[in-house]
Amino acid sequence: MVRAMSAHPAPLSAPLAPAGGVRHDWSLEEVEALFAQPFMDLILRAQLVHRAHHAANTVQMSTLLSIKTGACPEDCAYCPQSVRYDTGVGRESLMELEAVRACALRAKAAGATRFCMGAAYRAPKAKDLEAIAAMVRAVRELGLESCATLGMLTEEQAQLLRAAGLDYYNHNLDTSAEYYGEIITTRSYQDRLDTLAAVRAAGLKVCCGGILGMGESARDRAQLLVTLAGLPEHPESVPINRLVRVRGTPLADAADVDPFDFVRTLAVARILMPRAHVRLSAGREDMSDELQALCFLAGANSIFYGEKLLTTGNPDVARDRRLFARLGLTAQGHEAGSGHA
Ligand code: SAM
Ligand code: DTB
Ligand code: SF4
Repeated sequence: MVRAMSAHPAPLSAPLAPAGGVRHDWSLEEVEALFAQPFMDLILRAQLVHRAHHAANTVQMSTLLSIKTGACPEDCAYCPQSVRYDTGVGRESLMELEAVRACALRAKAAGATRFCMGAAYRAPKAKDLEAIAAMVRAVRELGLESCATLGMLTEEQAQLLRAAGLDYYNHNLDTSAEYYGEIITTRSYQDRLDTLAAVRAAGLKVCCGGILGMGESARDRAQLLVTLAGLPEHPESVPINRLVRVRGTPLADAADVDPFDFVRTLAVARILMPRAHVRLSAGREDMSDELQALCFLAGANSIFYGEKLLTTGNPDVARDRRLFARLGLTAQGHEAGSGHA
């Protein structure tokens, strides 16, 4: 007989959720206990949850475009686009519709199924929103899913975007409520929650996640996931970013995130929000293929695809294609028989 090597009880016997359903009442203690499991147990459990709710080996691909870059009045300590930090990112005005359409067309041709437009705003102005609504319509005309991230929104603004055909709104909580004030002072956590509620009330799908590597504690990471999973509806997409350290920002010299802790966070996100697309987001450029494979094993099933995020780099298309081929992964929407090229 093989002797048990671990002092831990068999965690796989713990109930995942009532009748395989979705819970909104995870406690911090429960989530910290998930993080504390032996790595292999946690990853196995996350992969089992993943396979109960999603097609295996299939990854959703979103391409980002910064439609309005730089000079943002907010002070997010991680962000190269804040006007307060000298990062070398210039101030650009809102892109023209035809240029955005051309970028969306290229993203589609490369294999993306969602196009996400980001703007360095605290909140959009009415005239900008009209122009962005036209961009949303153009993206939808190409048969792509549309996503936007424009800062704070009122419900009326969210409705205007919904009417233009917007599918998703990205608005990250970034970290725990407790740590938030260390990272951003120009808005509150409650402002973020209010926008998320407005976006939901307008019938948009929600993309909401966070960033690891900003000096937060393990407890802050667990609390972020408790908050996300405690929302009245789970976000449909949960981007987990690893901080891209940008010279000139207050977090330029932040300590490395332990790669296993990063993978654990994806795994716990997968277990807590089983139906969500959990996105392995910023920070992939300097991750090895092996680390990315662990992220997918932990239940990540979405990436940002294309050589640029908003202002910083991302693996190029050729590298991602090689990675997918090596791992036997398929882009969502491009599975055999899906009708896509
Ligand atoms: N201004 C809008 C806002 O803050 O909601 C939308 C654009 S903002 C750049 C979108 C998200 O990008 C932020 O919430 C943050 O999570 C992420 N982000 C920004 N800079 C980052 C960095 N250096 N590393 C990782 N994620 C970053
Ligand atoms: C998200 O969670 N990450 C993306 C997207 N949503 C908007 C942005 C990452 C930005 C990384 C820094 C940059 O390229 O400027
Ligand atoms: Fe502005 Fe968004 Fe960057 Fe914060 S994260 S400085 S709100 S662009």
